[in-house]
Amino acid sequence: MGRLAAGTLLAAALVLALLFSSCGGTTIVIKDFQFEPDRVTIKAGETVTWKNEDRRDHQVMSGAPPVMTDQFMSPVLSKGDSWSYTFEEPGEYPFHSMTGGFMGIVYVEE
Ligand SMILES: [Cu+2]
Repeated sequence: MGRLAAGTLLAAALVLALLFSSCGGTTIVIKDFQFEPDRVTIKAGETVTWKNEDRRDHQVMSGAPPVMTDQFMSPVLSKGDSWSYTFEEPGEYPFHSMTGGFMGIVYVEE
């Protein structure tokens, strides 16, 4: 492969990487019994992904104690698992870990 072709491929790969990172949505990592970050702001129609990097299993559920809601509930997430939810309506959406008792909130703007 010539140097020019290699350079073109590299440029194409960089453009693709930028595209994917800008439309990849928001990720919240679960680690050490915390959500990181524990508050995020998105636009209506965007997706939040929770990724468990804790050694313990966790399950993400909408609402925050003492007010639970049944809007969403992830399956049990083991280490390395992730789960996504798309927020269609503007508002404030607290959530918590069923298994850890820690909380976070998603702010959804118009
Ligand atoms: Cu719960």
